[in-house]
Amino acid sequence: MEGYKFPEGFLWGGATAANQCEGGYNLDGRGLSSVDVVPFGPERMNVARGVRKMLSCEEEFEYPAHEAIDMYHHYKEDIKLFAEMGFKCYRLSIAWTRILPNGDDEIPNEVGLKFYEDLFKECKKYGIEPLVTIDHFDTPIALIKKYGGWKSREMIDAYLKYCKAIFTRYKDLVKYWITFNEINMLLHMPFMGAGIVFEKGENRDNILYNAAHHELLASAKAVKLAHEIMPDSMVGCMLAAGQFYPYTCNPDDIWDGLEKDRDNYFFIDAQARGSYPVWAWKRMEALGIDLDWQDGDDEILKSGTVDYVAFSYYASRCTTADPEVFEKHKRSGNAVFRAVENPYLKCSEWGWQIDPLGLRVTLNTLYDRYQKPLFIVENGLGANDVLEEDGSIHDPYRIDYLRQHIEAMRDAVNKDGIPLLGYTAWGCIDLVSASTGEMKKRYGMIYVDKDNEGNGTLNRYKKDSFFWYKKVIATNGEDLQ
Ligand code: BGP
Repeated sequence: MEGYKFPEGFLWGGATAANQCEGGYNLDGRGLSSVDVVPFGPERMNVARGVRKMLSCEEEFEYPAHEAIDMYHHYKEDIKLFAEMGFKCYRLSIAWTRILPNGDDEIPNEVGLKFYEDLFKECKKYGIEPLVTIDHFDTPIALIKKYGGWKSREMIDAYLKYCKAIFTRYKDLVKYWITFNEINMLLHMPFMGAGIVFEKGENRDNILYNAAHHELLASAKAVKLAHEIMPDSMVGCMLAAGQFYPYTCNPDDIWDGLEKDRDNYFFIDAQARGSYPVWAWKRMEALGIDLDWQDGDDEILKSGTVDYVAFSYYASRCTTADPEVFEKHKRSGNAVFRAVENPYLKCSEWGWQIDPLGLRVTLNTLYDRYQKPLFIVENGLGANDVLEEDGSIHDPYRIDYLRQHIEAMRDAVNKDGIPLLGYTAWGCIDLVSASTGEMKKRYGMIYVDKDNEGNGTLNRYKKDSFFWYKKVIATNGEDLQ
């Protein structure tokens, strides 16, 4: 449709995270990080949830982050492919332990600093704007051993030391930042999100709310520091979004959905508004939380509100207040969020429900709530692709998924007037799945020859979606066919 597109300067691109693509986990002085010890296989979720303690690599396990797709050595080739697709923006994360191997070193590791400097310069060479996640599921193991991860307030100073090192070094190369990836994931995957392992007898809720408080303070201080060092910078928070729909119109289900949404909004309310919502205090009181609230914390939260709200969106969620209905319809896919099947939606091969209109709902809800520019920094379909003998990959299912979601966001922008900074498709190049550790759960427009067992040439191939997305970007979202 004529004139039915995106604003000038809209940041089209793709997104990755260091631990899921870089590899080189022990090279050039890099220290060990939480994600390096989250194994492949049935124990993965137990470790990610902080139920099983694994603070070093154990022989009988395979650790997908160690090599991943070896972007550490392939980044020039990969960025060239991103440029060929016409990317305006590339979202990546910095591995904390490449910069500060022990998490709080006084002197940063020059080799690590130089690696990202070269990578950002490579992006700039093609006119690609880097968008940097400071902490994407990444807590230095040394700090987990020293402090118990984000259970401790000490983490704030360590995080700020890391921020200072990267802000100072990259101030002329990076404008867009995100303080924590999917900060609400801390509640669902505490080890992955915050380096938390639960010891016997510990009060789970007390630990989680305190860790959340520490991350929120760290985020606010980082925003303030970024603005001091880089007055033009844009610093955002990041939510694993997807509204909870009530399973029925029974008011009990409506209330249940509202409560579940609050688990997620809790974080963004603090980061975008600069204070906890009233119900959060009541909730903590009811749970008997002993919050590590210190004098001045309210000023810290107030002085570090974000410039924009970024989020990932894969699907909406569905909930019921009725335990019997829950048992009968509970969803097997996406083990991270407890939810029931929505009978109106189809599923991906991994059981994630597909709801493009839910993206428009999310954009509207978040804008109504915060009145800050939004940024979709993850969206995509994990699927099992087939590499044909001639090197082609036909992924019409991915094109369909992306087309429908881009249409929904185009409606949100054009018909609802939502201010949106950009869209970075998740895993624009195949990478390790965060929840399953698999390689075969592929999101990319670029195929990487590697299987779940770690075999493959690591060669890169263009999928059909590569050429489709190139056209979408070239027409600024006008041609989605
Ligand atoms: C988000 C994470 C990403 C990413 C994505 C897809 O939660 O921020 O790191 O992996 O989900 O999930 P998965 O890899 O489990 O399919």
